[in-house]
Amino acid sequence: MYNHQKVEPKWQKKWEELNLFRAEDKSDKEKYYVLDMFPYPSGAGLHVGHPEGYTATDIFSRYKRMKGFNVLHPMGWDAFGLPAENYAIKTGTHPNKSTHDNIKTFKRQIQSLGFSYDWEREVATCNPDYYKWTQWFFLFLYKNDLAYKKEAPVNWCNDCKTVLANEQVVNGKCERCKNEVIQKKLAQWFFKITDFIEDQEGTTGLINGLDKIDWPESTKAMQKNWIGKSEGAEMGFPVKDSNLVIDIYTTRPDTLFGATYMVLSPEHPFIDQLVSENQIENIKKYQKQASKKSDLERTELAKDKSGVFTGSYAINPVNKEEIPIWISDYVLMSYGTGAIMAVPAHDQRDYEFAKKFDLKITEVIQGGNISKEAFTNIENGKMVNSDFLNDLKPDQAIKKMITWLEKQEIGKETNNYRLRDWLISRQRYWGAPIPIVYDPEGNPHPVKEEYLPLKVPTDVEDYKPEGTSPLGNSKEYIELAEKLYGKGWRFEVDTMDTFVCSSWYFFRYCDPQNEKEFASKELMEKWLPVDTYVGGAEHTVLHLLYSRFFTKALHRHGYINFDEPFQKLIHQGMILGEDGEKMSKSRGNVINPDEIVKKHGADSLRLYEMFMGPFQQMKPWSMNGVEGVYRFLQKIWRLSEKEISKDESQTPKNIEKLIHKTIKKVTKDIESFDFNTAISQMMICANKLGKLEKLSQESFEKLLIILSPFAPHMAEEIWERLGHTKSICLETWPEYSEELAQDNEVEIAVQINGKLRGTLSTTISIAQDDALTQAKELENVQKFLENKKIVKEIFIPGKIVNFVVRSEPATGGVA
Ligand code: ANZ
Repeated sequence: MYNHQKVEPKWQKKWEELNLFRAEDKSDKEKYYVLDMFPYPSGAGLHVGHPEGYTATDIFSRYKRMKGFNVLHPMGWDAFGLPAENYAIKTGTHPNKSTHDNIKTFKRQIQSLGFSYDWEREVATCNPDYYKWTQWFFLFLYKNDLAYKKEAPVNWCNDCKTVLANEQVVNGKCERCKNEVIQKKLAQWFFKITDFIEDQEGTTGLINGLDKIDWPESTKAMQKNWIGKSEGAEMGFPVKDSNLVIDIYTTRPDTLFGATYMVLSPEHPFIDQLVSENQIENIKKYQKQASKKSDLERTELAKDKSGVFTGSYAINPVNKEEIPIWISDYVLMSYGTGAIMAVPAHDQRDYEFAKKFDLKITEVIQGGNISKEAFTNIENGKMVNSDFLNDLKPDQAIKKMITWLEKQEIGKETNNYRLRDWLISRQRYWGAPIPIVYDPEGNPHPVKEEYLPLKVPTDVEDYKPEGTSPLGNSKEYIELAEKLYGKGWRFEVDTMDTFVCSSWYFFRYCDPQNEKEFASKELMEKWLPVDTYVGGAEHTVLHLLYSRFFTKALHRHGYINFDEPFQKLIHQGMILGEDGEKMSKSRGNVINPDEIVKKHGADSLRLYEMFMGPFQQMKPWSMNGVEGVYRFLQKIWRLSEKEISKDESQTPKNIEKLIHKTIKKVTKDIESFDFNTAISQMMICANKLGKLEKLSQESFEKLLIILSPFAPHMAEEIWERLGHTKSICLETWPEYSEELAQDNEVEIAVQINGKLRGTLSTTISIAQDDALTQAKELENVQKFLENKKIVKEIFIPGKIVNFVVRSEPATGGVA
C-alpha cells in the first residue's frame, strides 16, 4: 500500500537537502522566470484557491527544468496590511508577531504541498531588510520629481480610518470593508503614475506597452479602460466684461456652434470672481451640498440635474453669442479643466439640464429628434447651423474645428485621461514608513539614504487610527528624528499603501540578499522580465498597473533595460464551494487544504485542483472528484507492482504509440496550461497499461517522468523503487515521435439502410475494399445481411460504411 503520509514528507525533506530547486545566478542554461502572486499571510491560513495557481506554476517550473532551463521560481509574503492591525486591536498581539506567526503557518502549508520554490530567495515585505528598499523606491521617485505631497479631496473610509487610492474604491465603496467611501480634503503623498501613460524618452507608456505583452485581452482592456484615454480639444471662453478666460475640455469641438451655456464645477477657482451679488448665497449653499457627494454620485447619468446660475456670461468664440455660466455638480473638478461648454442638443446630461432650467437648445447635427432627446450618434448625421462646418460629417468637423481653433490661438488638440496619480499615504501603523522628515518650519526633506530603513516604531500601543497615523504617538519616533536631525524635526507619520511594497518584489527575488541595492542591474537583467506570471484577475488595475509603473520609472532612469515586468500573464479561475457559491466562512463551504493533504495526500490535492476543470475558468469543488484522482494515483502505484520487463522489443506497437501520444499531449497541454486534459490523457494511458500482463520499464518510466510535475512525491517513490538513485527531477523531459503520436486508429460505423448495426476498429488509411469486406464479416452485420440483396455500398473513409439492401425475392420455384 502506498502511504502518502510517510512518502510525501520524505521527499520534501530530500528535495530540500539536495537543494534541487535553486535558481543559479551563474549558469549556461537559458533562464526562465515563473512567478506566483505572493500571498498575504492572513490569519485564516491557506485556502484551496492558493494551491490552484501554485500547483500550476509548480508543474510548469518542474517541466521547464526537465526541458533544460535554469528556472527561477520564488515565493514570499506580502506582509504589511490592515488585517494585522485590526487583529492587534482585537487581541493585543503586536502585528509583527501575528504576521510572523501567520507566515510560519502559510509556509508550513505551502511546503506540505511539495512546491519546488527556491526558498533561499524568500522575502517578506514587513522585514526591515526589505522595506528599506521600499523606502528607497519612495526616495528614488521623490528625487526624480515623481512623488509629491498635495492637498486634495481624497477617498476616505470611515471604517478603516484611512484614505484609499481610486483603485481601491469599488462602486463608491471601500474595496476591503465595503463601507461607503466619503470625500475629505487632506494633504497626502502621490506617485506620478500619470507621467507614464504615453511613450516618453524611449520608455513605452502604460497604454502602448500593452501591445507587446502576452496578457489576457480582458485584462488589457480593463487597464486601458481604467487609464481612460479621451481625445479632444481644450479651448478658452472669454468672460463678458472681464479679462477672465474659462478653459474647457471637450471631445466634441464639432459642436461648438451649439454651445449655449457653460457649466463650472462647484469647486472651480473662478467662481468667487464670477458670482453676482444676488447669487452669492445660493452658490455657497450649493457648493456645500456638492462637497458631500462622491464623484460617482455626481456623475450618475440617471440623477436629477441640479445647479445654480452665477450671474455672469461668457462669449462663445465662434459665433460671439453671450451664454450664461452656471455651476453644477455633474461637472467634476478632477477631470479636464473642471469646466465645460454645454451642448444640450447633443449631450444627454446637458440636455436634461437645459430642459430643467429652460436654457437654449441649438441643433448643430441633423439626424435626430431633439424635441425629444439629445442626438448623440456621431456616425450618422451632418453639421447644420454651423457656418464653415455645415454639411460636413461630425468627424470631419472635429478636425476642421481644431485647425480653426489652433489658427485663432484659442484652443488646441488635447488628450485627457481618467487615470489619476496614485495616492500612497495611509494613516495606519502596519506599513512601510514614508521616509520624509519635516524641519521645524514644516518643510519636507527626504530622509538620508544612510538612515534607511526608517523602522516602524515599536512603542505604539494604540493602533487605532483616529484620522491621523498611529506613528504620531510614538515617542521613540520623535526622539529618533531629533537625534538624527535636530530639535523640532519630525518624521512623516503616514505609512505607504501596501501596494507600494508589492510593486517591486519580483525585482528583489533576483538578488534578495543585496545590501547595497534593491537588486543589481546585472541580476535583474539576467532574470527579468518575468516569463510567466500567474495570479487572480482581481488585481488588474491595482498591482498589475502599479508594477508596470515602477518598471517604467526604473527604465526611464536607466536602472534596467526592459520596460514591461511580466511578459506573459495567466489568471486562474476561482474555485467555488461544493454548493457552487464563493467559499466563505459565513457560508460554511470552505475547504481546508490541510485536511485533504492529510487524508488523500498532497499529490491528490495537486492533481485534483488541476483536473477539476479548465485552469482559467471558475469551477466548484467536489469531494468525489478528489476521490477520483486518489484512485487514479492508486492505479499508478499498482502499475509499479506489476511485472516489469527491461526488454523493450516486447512492447506491443499500440502501447508504444500510446506512450508517444501521451507525451505529446501532456507536453502541449503543459505549455498552454491545459492541465485537466493532460491529466485525462495520463488516465487513459494508465488504464491501458493496467490491462497488460507485463509492463516495459521504458514505457512506464516515460509515463512517470511526465507525471512527476503533477504528482512529484509518488513519482519519486516509484522511481526509487525501480532502482534509480538520482531524483526524477533531474531527468530530461521525454521526446516523442510525431509519427508514432499520430492518432490513426478509428472506429468506423457500419450501417444497414442507415441504421447502426456494428462498428469496425481499424486504421484510418484502410482501403475501401478491405473496409467493406471486414464490415461484412461482423457478426451482427451478417445477421442483417441474410437473405438481402446489397444494392449499393457506401464508404466514407474514417467514418462510415453503409449498405443499402433490399429483400431477395423468394427463391424456390424454377423460373
Ligand atoms: C461638449 C460636448 C458636446 C461634449 C457633446 C460631449 C458631447 P470623456 O469622453 O469622458 O472624456 N466633460 C469635460 N470635462 C468634464 C468634467 N470635468 N466633468 C464632467 N464632464 C466633463 O468626456 C468628455 C466630455 O465630457 C466633454 O465633451 C465634456 O462634454 C464633458 F455633444 O463637451 B463635451
